[in-house]
Formats: sequence, C-alpha cells, structure tokens
Amino acid sequence: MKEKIEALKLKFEEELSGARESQLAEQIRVAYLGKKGSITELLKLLQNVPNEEKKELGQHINQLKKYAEESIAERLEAIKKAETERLITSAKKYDVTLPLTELSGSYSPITLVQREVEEIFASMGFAIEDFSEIVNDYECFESLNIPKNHPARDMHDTYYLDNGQLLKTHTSAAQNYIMRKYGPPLRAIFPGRCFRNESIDASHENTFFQLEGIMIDKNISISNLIYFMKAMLSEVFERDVNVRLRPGFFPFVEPGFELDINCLICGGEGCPSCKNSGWLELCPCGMIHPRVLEMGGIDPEEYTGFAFGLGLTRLAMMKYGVKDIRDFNSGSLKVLSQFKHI
Ligand code: FA5
Repeated sequence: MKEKIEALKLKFEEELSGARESQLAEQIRVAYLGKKGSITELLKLLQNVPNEEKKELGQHINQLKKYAEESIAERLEAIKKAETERLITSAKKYDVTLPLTELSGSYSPITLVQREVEEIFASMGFAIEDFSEIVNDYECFESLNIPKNHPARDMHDTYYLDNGQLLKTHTSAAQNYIMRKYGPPLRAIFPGRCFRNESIDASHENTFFQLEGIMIDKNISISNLIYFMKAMLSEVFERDVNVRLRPGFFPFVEPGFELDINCLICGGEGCPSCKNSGWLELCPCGMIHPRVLEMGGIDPEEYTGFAFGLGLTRLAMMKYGVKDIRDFNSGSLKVLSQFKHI
C-alpha cells in the first residue's frame, strides 16, 4: 500500500507540472480528489487494511491529500498570474505622450461661450466662482427674498430630493454664499447648470446654463449695470446688437429689468427660437434688494449692488446660430461636430 501511495504521488506531480491551463489543473483535481478520484479511492481502501496498519497508512494518505490540494491551489495561482502577464504583454500599447493625430472630440458651444464671458469679466476684475448643483431651500429661495408660498416659486418648479434639497433653478442660488464668502466690496461671476420642470420648446430646456454676476460696492447704480452688460455683449458678439431693457419683476432685485436681445437667428423678423417676437429674453438683471444684501451680511445703508442672470445656453444659441435649444442636450454628434473648428 505504501508503494502505491508513493507511485500515486509521483504520477500526480508529473501530471500537475504539465498543466499550463486552469482547466487542466481542475481536471487533475477531479481525477485525484473528486468523489471517484484516485486519492479518495485510496482512502476507501483503508477499510480493508488490518487495524495495526490503518493509522500509519491513514496518515500517509491524508498527507498526500493535503499535499495534492495545496499543490493544485498553488498551480492555479501560478497559471492565473501567467495568464495576466501574457494579457498585459500582448495588449496594444499606447504612448500617451505622442501628439494627437486626429482630434476626436470638441468643446460644447456652451463651454466655449462660457469661457469667453469668463475672460471678459475676469479682465474687468471679477472673480470666477463655482457652486453646487444641489442646493437647499434657503439658498435657492429664502435668501433671495422668495419666502414659502411666494408666487415667484411657480416659475421655479424643480426636482426635489428626499432630504428636501433641490436641483438649483437659477444661479442666483449662490448669491448668499458669495456675499458671505467675499464681503463688500465684491465683483464675482458664477456660471452653473440649472434645472426646471419646464415644458420644453425651441428656447426652453429642463436643463440649461446660466451665468450670474454680482457687483457690490459703495455708490453702485443702474448706470454701472448697463455699462457692464453692454461691454459684455459687444465683446461676445464682436458687433453691435440691439438690446432692450424693460421692467421685470424678481423678488431679489429692486428695480428689476429684463434685458432682451434682438433675435440673431431671424434678425428680428420672428421665428420659433424667439417665439415669433423678434426678441429673446437673455439677461434679467437689477439692483440687489436691500433685504438680500442684509441676509448676505452686507449693510444696505452703506453698500448697493447689481446682479444679473445671463442665459448662457441662449447666448450660445445666438452666438453660434443654433435654432433649437434641444440640440445641445440631444447628444447628436451631427449637431455638435459643427463646432469642431471653433
Ligand atoms: C432668473 O433665473 C433670475 N435668477 C435671473 C436674475 C438674476 C434676475 C439676477 C435678476 C438678478 P429667469 O427665470 O428669467 O430669471 O432666467 C434667466 C435667464 O435664463 C432667461 O432670460 C433665459 O435666458 C434663461 N432661461 C430661463 N429658463 C430657461 C429655460 N428653461 N431654458 C433655457 N434658458 C432659460
């Protein structure tokens, strides 16, 4: 019996050393340790061995069993490692330092126009800030003089999270944070993605970009506001564009204005992009309401300021002649590849 055990061990070692694939190692495991495997069968034979030899032989067979189990596990590990190494060495190699031969992507027109506006305002001393897309009720409404149940909230239906937070409906949601962060005097712009539960059409999306700006100092007046708006628009469009300022109501400014731009898609004749009016609402603005300054920790007796909320996606439409706002979120390469050359 002892010789049989030794012979079986040698045979097992020989077979296992030739196993180069995990499948083969698995087959060997079954052949030796499976229900009808050679080692299992040896253990069964023990029943017929005289009692005085049983203990020693049992030990030998169990040692062989343990040895076989460990050897197979080691073999499987080695095979796995070799397979991984083979995969790595055979994989196609990329040299990330090589120059691109072909540009496969391009910037979104919204990114392009955002960067342009950022540059214009940075050159006029404005800081560029970022803010979360998930905000709370205080940031989006209360701190902007829009208490609960105020009718202005109707235009700002949005997506609410279970914990009461919401996806911001306008970049004004960052005003309070910026006022507290900088304190007066301050000049800052803060672009961001906004979300509204909106009926979408050629000029309305449920997800769009705005770029907000505030300037607070002693003696800031409406003429400062108009100056900055004009400077920005003439730089972006590199030509004179017709704008009109009309009264507009926003609880966080007083007085408030709607700044419209003559539709550049139809030249003011009327088209779906401007709802046939020839004008497009682009940049509401106004003098910051004293209560909003107060909530931002700024004394309204000492400081005044203006705020504007530029419709960045609409600005991109006008600048690049995109007739339908839905094209931006369509994911259509046909649409977006037009901007590759810019
Ligand atoms: C506001 O969001 C105010 N927070 C703007 C503001 C800031 C006023 C500071 C005064 C002072 P309004 O809802 O009108 O206002 O949106 C501002 C601009 O964002 C619009 O003129 C338009 O250009 C753009 N906009 C608004 N809703 C959409 C929409 N659904 N799709 C695309 N653009 C939109």
